Amino acid sequence: MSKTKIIDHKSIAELFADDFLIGAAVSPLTIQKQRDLLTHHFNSITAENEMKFERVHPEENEYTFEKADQIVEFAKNNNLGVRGHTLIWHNQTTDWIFQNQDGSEISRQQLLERMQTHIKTVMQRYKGQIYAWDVVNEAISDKENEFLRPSKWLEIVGDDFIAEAFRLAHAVEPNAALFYNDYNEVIPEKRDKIYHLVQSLLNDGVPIHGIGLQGHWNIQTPEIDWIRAAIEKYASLGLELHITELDLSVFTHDDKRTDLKEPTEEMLALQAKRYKDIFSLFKEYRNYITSVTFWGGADDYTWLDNFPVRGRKNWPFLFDQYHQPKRSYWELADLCMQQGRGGN
Ligand code: HAH
Repeated sequence: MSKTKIIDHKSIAELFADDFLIGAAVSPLTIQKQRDLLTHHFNSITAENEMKFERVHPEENEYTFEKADQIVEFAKNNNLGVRGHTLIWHNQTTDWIFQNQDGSEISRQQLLERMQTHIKTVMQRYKGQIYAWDVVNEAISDKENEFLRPSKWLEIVGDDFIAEAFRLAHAVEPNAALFYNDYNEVIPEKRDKIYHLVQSLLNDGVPIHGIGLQGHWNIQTPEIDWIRAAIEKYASLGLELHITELDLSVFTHDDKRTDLKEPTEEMLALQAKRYKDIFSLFKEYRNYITSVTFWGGADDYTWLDNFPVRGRKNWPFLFDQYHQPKRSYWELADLCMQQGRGGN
C-alpha cells in the first residue's frame, strides 16, 4: 500500500472534539520524529519521562528543566494542552530526597519540607501551562491484604504523604486540576482500594479533583465490563476522570513470543475491535471523562518495546511505525462518523 500524507486523515482529536481531549505521551525525540503526526492528530501531550522527579531534580540543589521546557514549548507553539506527570512517585525518584549527606534516613518533617520545595519549584515553573497534574502516581498496592504500596514516602512520612502532596500542590496552584493516577485500575480489588483512598481523601477535605486511569491494557483483557464498572465506581465520587496512559498491547498476558517481526493480521483485527469497543464506552461516559491520552504517538516507539518481555517489539497504537493509520484508527473514525461527527 502506498504511503498517505498525515493530513489526508481526519484528526482523532477532531473526531472526538465533542467528547474529550486526545493526548499522546512524548519525549524530546518524538516531538521531532513524530512532529507532523502529533500536531495533526492530538490536542494534548504528556511528557513520558521528562517531568519525573529523577529528570528534573537529580540533586538537592540542582534542577534540570531543559527537556521538560522543550516539551512545554512545543505544546505552546502548536496549541496543545499539557498534562503534568508526575510529582510524587515511588519510582524514577532519586534517593537523595530520602537521605542525609551521610546516607542516613531523614525525618518526616524534613521530607515534607523537601516534598514542598520540589512540588513548588516544578509547579511554579509551568504555572498556567498545565491543565492537570498527576500529583501522586501508583500509591496503591497490587497485593491482596495490603492497602498502600510500601515505599520510602510511606515509610518516612506515613499514610498521609498522599494528602500532604495534594495540599501542597493545591497551595501552589489553586486552579490546577489535581489527579491521583494508577494502573491495574479496573481490576476489582485494586479498583476498590483506589476508590476507598480517594473517598477518604475527599472526606478529609483534601483538594483532589480527578482520578487518572492509566489504561495499560491488551487486545484481550481487561474485559469491557470491568472497564465500565471501574468508570461507574470512580465517577460516583463526583470527580473528573482522565484516561492517562492508554495503550493496547498486541500480546495477551501469556503470549511471550519474541520472534514476530510485525503484528499478525489477527492481532491487528482484535486490536481494532478493542479500540472501537473501548472508545465507544468512553463516549458513553463523556460527561465524566475529559481527557484520553495514549502512552505514545505511533508504533515506531513505545515503552512496551522490550518491556515486560526483553527482545520483543510491541505495536500498541492507532498509527504504525511509518505513522500510517492502522485498522484501529479506521474503526475509531467509523465510530465517530456513525455518530454524526467527522467533518474535516
Ligand atoms: C506507568 N507505570 C508509569 O506511570 C509511567 O510513568 C511510565 O512511563 C510507564 C508506565 C505502569 C507500570 C509500571 O511502570 C511497572 C509495572 C506495571 C505498571
